[in-house]
Amino acid sequence: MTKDELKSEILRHLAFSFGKDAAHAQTRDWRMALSLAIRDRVVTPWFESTRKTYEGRHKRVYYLSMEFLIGRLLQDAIVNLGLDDAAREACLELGLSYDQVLADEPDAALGNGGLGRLAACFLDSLSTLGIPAYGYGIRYEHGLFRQSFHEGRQVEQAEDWLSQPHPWEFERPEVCYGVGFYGTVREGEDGAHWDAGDMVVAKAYDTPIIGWQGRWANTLRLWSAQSRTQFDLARFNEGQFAGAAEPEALARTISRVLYPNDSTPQGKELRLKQEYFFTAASLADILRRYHSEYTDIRALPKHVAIQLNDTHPAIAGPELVRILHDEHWVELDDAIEIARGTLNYTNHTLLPEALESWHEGLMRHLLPRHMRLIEQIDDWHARTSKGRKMSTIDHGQVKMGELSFVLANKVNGVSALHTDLMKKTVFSELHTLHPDRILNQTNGITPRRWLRTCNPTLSALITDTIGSGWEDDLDRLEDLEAHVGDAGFRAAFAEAKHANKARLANRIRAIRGVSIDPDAMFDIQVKRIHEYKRQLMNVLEVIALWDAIRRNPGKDWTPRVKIFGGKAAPGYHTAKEIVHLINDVARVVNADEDVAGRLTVVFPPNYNVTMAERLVPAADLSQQISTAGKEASGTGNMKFALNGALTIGTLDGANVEIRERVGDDNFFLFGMTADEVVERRAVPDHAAEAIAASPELARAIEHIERGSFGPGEPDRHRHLANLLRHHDYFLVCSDFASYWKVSREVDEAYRDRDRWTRMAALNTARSGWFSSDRTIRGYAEEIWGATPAI
Ligand code: OAK
Repeated sequence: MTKDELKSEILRHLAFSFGKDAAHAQTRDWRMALSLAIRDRVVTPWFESTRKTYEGRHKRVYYLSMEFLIGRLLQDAIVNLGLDDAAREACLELGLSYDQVLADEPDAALGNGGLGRLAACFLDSLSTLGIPAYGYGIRYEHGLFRQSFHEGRQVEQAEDWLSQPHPWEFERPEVCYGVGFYGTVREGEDGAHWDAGDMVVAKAYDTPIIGWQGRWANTLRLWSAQSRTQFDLARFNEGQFAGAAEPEALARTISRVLYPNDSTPQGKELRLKQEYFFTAASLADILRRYHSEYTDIRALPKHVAIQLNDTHPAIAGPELVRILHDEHWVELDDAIEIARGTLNYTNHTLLPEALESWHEGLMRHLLPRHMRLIEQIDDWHARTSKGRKMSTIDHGQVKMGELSFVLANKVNGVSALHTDLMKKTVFSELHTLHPDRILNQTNGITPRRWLRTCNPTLSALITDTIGSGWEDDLDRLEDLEAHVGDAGFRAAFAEAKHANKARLANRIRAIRGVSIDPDAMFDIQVKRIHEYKRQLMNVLEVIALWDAIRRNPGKDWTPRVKIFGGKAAPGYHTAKEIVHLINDVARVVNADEDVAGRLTVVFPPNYNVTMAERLVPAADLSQQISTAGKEASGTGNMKFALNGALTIGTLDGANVEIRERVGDDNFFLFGMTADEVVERRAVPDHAAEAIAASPELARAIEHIERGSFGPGEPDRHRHLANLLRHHDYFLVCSDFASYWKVSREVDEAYRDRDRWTRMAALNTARSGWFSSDRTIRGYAEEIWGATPAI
């Protein structure tokens, strides 16, 4: 498509799809018109992919996930179709700022963090590789809340991306399924019958997901909840105006809002309803498609692979057994085996408080038939695997991890360390019973969004240096290594980074009113706020550094800009206190003339995918400092390394594999190992001992206690200080001295700018393995038995 063709398509849509004249069109209208012009180009490959899948009778992959953290879609589609130059020029000729048009799109924030963003990267790779696949999830009316700060405290506002038309989805009113809840089960001669007490309708909305160079497109199908009875006219006529709309409103509640908890389930009935709602609708849809192609239901595992993204869709196991046994008359044991042959489960966290379990009573009330089947599945497992009974039902709780494991063909972890810990801890008993079931698939990120699109400057240098084609063959970045010795290449690499930093500095000045120097080290920690991720340790370093600079103002300090970003779950009190502390510290540090130009702290609110796309290319230093054993993988760590940031990190999650690949010399390692963490926790007074041994840490905590960051309110942050001294479960104090020391080595290393650039370029050259294309190939070969259709 040429620029002129695109231009006339934009004008055509402006007039005929939106009824706007170019003379009166606003940015929103132009963005909508451009989106439809681009979307038109997606539809043909999308249809073609569907046709090829049916014709080739390819095995289909279904990815069930409560979350898809997609972000914006327009630029992604443009880049994948190779239309970036045409789109930019077309906009220019229409008198528009291309960047402004792109910036008008709201983020589709249908996820909390890592798990949801991984699902979005996987969709991109599935399409790029041409694997016939569907993503299934919920079309939340309100995605993850918007974060702002009021006097340094986090304030949440409802997100409402659907308050404007969403040009990327196709509503499918004809694709809808009834989903039942509550009711009773009758056990008769002819089997069990579940008479649901309530029923809602799941309606499909499809978004095409176009792969690299438009070779293939899959579908993301999201379900919206509707009432079976639209509106009760009789009640309305009786004068009950609100009551008449009640059934509709109640049903819609199910897809109203994304639960904002990152890895801490709340155990609320509505959440279980959401889980069953989207899982049941997806399975009904999967089986409808299956029956249109095949007759023998027993061959399901041969033609279908279903991946459960953590335990949120774990009810898929009992639901599939229910359909096979109650509706297709398959013997129970066979039904269980068929379900197990079809389903696979990915675990994304070992944090005990994050493992989902449901009160047996609630499960029985909401899903009586499923609860009965869970008991039978438990019996079956005990019978067939020498397993103890009650592995899935424990003290009146249904444990969803165990249930998912028992009903899975394969169970995987998301980094080598995490998979190893899965075998040794949470699933040790089940692993002994089924030693071939657990395997590892280290996470990855899509290089289309996380290098090519977000970092055009570096991408151009890469293409100039090693030629094109690395976007879907990221191992080719290895070819850069031969150029790292070339001073000209290094200068160009450093220049690309500097340009990205300057762009970010301009933006931060415009939005936050804070000036930052692009020559300073940009040190970034962006992720959900959680105690185990240890933003608190990072801000302690800020305090200690501020204190050290004030004590020795004459020293030639390496200038640093500390950038934080991330949301705290609204009910997570300590995380919110950490947010407050960072903002208070930022205010004090940034106002201090003595440290000006050496240390600046920035915490832009509302970190999301779009903000990540701006921060990642501009980072010098990536903070990956979780307590070892706690971060299942991390994926931000990969984005930063790929874009030429050096990591300061612990031996946790995928950091271990990043360090192995980029080399020990190009990674700043500190802290205890996962084994040492367990030992250290057993030491009485470990925090007190660590504080006594580190004057920097002691002074930093004293500053908090003295109220240095709570003007007029000295106790404002005392709770955090108490946590550190007396309940330091995540071992911030015990790792601090090592962190501080290595961070000073980072300062030193940054002073030799050419050496730094060498290390940064090696990070890029050696990060190709972290492409999600590699991850998806692993799933396809080792879990799904699926092959590309192109
Ligand atoms: C969210 C809710 C429940 C359980 C896990 C999560 C989650 O987001 N886990 C994260 O998954 C990412 C993708 O695998 C990992 O990179 C993160 O380490 C992990 O915390």
